[in-house]
Amino acid sequence: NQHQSLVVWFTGLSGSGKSTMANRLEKRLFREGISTYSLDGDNIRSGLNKGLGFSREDRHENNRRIAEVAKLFVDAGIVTVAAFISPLEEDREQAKDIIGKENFVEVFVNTPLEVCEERDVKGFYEKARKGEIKNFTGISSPYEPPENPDFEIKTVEESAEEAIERLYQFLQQKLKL
Ligand code: GGZ
Repeated sequence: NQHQSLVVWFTGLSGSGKSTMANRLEKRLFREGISTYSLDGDNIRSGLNKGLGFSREDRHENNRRIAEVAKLFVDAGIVTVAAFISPLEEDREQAKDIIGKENFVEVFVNTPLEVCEERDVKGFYEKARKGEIKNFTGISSPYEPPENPDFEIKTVEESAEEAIERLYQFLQQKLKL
C-alpha cells in the first residue's frame, strides 16, 4: 500500500470544526488502510509545547514546533493531520516551508466568527468578550483567513460527511492512490 505521505494542515477559528474534520478524515483514511497520526492541542500543547501561551510569539513557536514534528511523521511515511488555529499567514507559510510544499495541504475550515461565537461550545467566546481570556483569536487577537487555501470547507453550507468525502477525493490525487 504505497502512497505519498502528506501533512493535512487544518486552520480555522476556535470552534470552527477543525477537530471534527480531522477526526473524520482520519476515519476515512483508515478505511482505505492508510496510517495517520493526528496532532492537536490535546497532544501538543499539553506536552511538547507546555509553557507556550497565546501571545504572537508563543503561537509562532507553537506552530513552528508542530510543523517540525509533522515533518518527522511525514518522513516516517505517515499521513499527518494537524488541527491548530494557526491564525497567521506567515506562520502557515513557515509550516509549508518546513514540511515542503509538495507534502503540505492547507485546509481552511471556514466558519464565520458569528457562528463560532453563537455555538460557543466551550464558553470561551463569552469569557473572551468579558476580558476573562486575553488574546482570544477573533475577539482580541487576529485571524488571517488563508487567501489561497488548497481546500476550503464552509461548515454552514455542507455537512461534515459531505466535506470529508470531497476532501478525500481531493487528497486521492495528492496521495497518488
Ligand atoms: C485562542 C485559545 C486561547 C486563546 C485557549 N486564543 O477551541 P479550543 O480552545 O479547544 O481550541 C483553542 C486552542 C487553540 O490552540 P492552538 O494551538 O490551536 O492555537 S494557535 O495555533 O493559535 O497557537 C482554544 C484554546 O486553545 N485557547 N486560549 N487566547 N484559543
